[in-house]
Amino acid sequence: MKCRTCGTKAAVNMRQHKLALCKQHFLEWLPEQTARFIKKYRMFGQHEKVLVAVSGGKDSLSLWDILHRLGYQADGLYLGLGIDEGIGYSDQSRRLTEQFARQRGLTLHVVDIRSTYGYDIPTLSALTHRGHNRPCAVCGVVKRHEMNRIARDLGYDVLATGHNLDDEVSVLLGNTFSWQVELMARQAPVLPAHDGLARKVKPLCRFYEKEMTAYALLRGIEYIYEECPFSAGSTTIYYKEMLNRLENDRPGAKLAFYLKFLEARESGLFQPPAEFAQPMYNCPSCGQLTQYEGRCSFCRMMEKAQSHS
Ligand code: Q46
Ligand code: ZN
Ligand code: ZN
Repeated sequence: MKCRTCGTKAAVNMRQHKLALCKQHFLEWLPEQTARFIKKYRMFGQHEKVLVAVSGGKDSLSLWDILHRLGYQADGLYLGLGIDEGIGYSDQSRRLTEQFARQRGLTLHVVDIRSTYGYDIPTLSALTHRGHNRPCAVCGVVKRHEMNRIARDLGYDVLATGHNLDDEVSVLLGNTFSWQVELMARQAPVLPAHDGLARKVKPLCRFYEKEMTAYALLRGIEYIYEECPFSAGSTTIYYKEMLNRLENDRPGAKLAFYLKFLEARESGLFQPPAEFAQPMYNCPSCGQLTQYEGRCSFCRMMEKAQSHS
């Protein structure tokens, strides 16, 4: 297999795009495509301040690397979740993220949930979901709240996450199986800014997971290989495996599913009729937007944890 650009031996063969490239041309192609998607979906401009949510994994570190190479003003945000299970997941991921930022002279904000609020994710989960421990549900609420808070308090225009195509398609499949139309209406490469919430963007949403792995490895980015220990057995992983089998038989199937969804979404297929549009409220404790009148789920969860500890 030869590189389409220079004819030397290819390092990456992307059957889904009928495209093979050598190391050098692959490492140029991926940021060029990212820049194209940033413009196509109007994610952000050169003068906007971008906050990249970094976990120490290949996708978020690669995203930060790419934005830096493209000349964007991109700082990092690392949330210390206090997950000591497995190989000491949080400590390892923090160490690799800090090393990445230091080596490139990039600005990294670190928020440790345990020292900020008094509880790590496993403890919060045990205190608030006693009997049926659900760390991921708790973790999702905390991450969303903290990313919004830091972006707002530090004056960032945009919050960027490293979701890749495999992540997006597995969420989409889950939402489709249960016809979660409201969630489908909110699944997009860009969510506009809204009443104090920064714009949210996913610049890697059209790249396959294996393309991102190849990018991180070929760029020599040191990232955490292990998944969070709480992800084992999740439906997301199950859907990803199913989709990989489909992709294997029909290269390009994942991308086609996602792009056709975006087209359908653009045409208004998932917009709820105006009479069902939900009003939004501001949480009286933290000020963030919430679907319910009264305190947001984060503030309610913290109060519940305090009353049980
Ligand atoms: S970090 Fe948090 Fe994930 Fe770990 S506890 Fe679950 S949600 S699996 S992306
Ligand atoms: Zn080449
Ligand atoms: Zn709140």
